[in-house]
Amino acid sequence: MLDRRTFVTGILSGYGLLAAGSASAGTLSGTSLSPSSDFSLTLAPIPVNFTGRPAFATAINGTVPGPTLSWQEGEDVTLRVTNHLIETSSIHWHGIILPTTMDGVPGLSFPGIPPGETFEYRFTVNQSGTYWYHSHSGYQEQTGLYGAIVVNPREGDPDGADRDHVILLSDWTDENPAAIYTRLKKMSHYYNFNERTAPDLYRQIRSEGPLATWQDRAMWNDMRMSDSDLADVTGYTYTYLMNGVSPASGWTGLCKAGERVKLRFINGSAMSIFDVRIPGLRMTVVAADGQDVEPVTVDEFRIGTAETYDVIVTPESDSAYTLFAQSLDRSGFARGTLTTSPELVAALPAMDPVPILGHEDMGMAHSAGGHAHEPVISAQQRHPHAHHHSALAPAGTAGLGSAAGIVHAATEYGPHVDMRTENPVSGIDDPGVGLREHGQRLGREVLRYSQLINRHPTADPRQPGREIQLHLTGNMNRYMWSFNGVKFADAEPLELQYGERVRIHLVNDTMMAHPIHLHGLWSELETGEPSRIPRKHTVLVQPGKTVSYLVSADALGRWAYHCHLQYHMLGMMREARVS
Ligand SMILES: [Cu+2]
Repeated sequence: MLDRRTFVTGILSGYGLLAAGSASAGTLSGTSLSPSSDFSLTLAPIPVNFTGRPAFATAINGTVPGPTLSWQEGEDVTLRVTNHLIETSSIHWHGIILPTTMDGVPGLSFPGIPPGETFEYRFTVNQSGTYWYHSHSGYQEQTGLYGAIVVNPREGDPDGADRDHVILLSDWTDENPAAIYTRLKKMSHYYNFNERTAPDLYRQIRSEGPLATWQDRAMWNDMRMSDSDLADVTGYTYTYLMNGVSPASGWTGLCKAGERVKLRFINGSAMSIFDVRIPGLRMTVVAADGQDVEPVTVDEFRIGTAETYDVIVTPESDSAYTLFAQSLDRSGFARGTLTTSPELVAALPAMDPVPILGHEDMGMAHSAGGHAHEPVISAQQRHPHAHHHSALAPAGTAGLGSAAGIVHAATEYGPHVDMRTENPVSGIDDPGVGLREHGQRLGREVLRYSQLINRHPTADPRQPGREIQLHLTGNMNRYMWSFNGVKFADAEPLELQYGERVRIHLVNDTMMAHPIHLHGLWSELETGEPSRIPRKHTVLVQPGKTVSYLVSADALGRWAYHCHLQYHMLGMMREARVS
């Protein structure tokens, strides 16, 4: 059970919550509830100090993050969640396939857990791997209600790891999340200090010439957008945490030279996308979103909010390595140390330059690979009474991705949508803005979605019966987010027929990356290998790009389907209803 000393440390400082003495050989890092099938989780406020200033967090069993839950594949688990907060709460088991009434989404699965009450979750765990859990109420995830889940496979670790560490990334702010949201509504650039400066302008004129520079700047000004709109909420307010430890102190995990160490990276942040690397160690990715993939060795990967990646590293000699997770907009980083001895220190790398969004990130690529699309026709022109969710005949073989043309729904036209992609290409083979040059320039191989191949055969080999094209839309300046221009409050549910196989084709009509999470059903990402389609629960859709996945609607009920960025999900959300 919970270590009393860790509990007290957490209350006093918030620093070193998980660092204290918990990284012993062969165990999971962090505060961990021992393998069991019966858990009691208490949600309550605690005083913390992540930044040098005292603040209050919402904690699970007295810690931020909450304890790592260790489950066994095939067992029935019971989780009694008691709410000692002053508002309704909930816990969602992210990526776990379970009955809809156990999914923990207030308004869809259940009414939520009122203050002072206990809700008992009970379900069978039919999968293994790395997952996480978090509140699905208000801004409670931002204030600390999240933790890791590790489900041990029935047949033992398939990757032959000698040691195992959870690496849970998150973003902490001393500000009230409701105040952050209000600021974003008033001024969407409030937290963005990456706007380009006069010296940048001269540099651009020198390299591209005055005319090209003027045209480029005019384009951005016309759109009232910025080419540095990489993150809404940044290191200006955020302190990025690794296992609940700020960069100032840094989390430490132990290993021995020659060991195969499994690092279970979880992006449990509210609003942050991280680029992760470990200078001096190559990482072999063995699982994505808890699901085994064919091992692929890289130097760096981008992890969207709510995604998880398991990697294997093998430190060859007695040494210390920095686990470095810089935020996409380079406004800060989370860091930790993997070391053979607590006395060794590892150098801290510099952050990479701030990425600059270009035409490609606006869906204006000329021929950057991917699928050839038909010219864009608005749904207004094509079907004057187009439904919100245009259902089309499937185009393209299962596993290879959608080949359908881009159709902007009639509902996408209006002041609530400030951009529509003209010629978006598939983002499946693109490492993403800021990472594209790393291979050539820095010799760092960066993970691409196209490298994710399921280690097991595609469970449902059917072709999709139909295809749903869903556009990620918004108006950055007004800070309004939606699917197909329709926000959640005004939207009809996305109707899926029980048992059907359907393709969802996401088109990102914004300048930001959105991590899209479908509850209850796998998102089978079409990465190019029909017989081995990888399963994900959260798919990062890059700016101005498309991505498609297959869904077998094999679980009845009402499921949440939304962008996992905390301040986007109010608008960019649908109920997916399987009936
Ligand atoms: Cu979003």
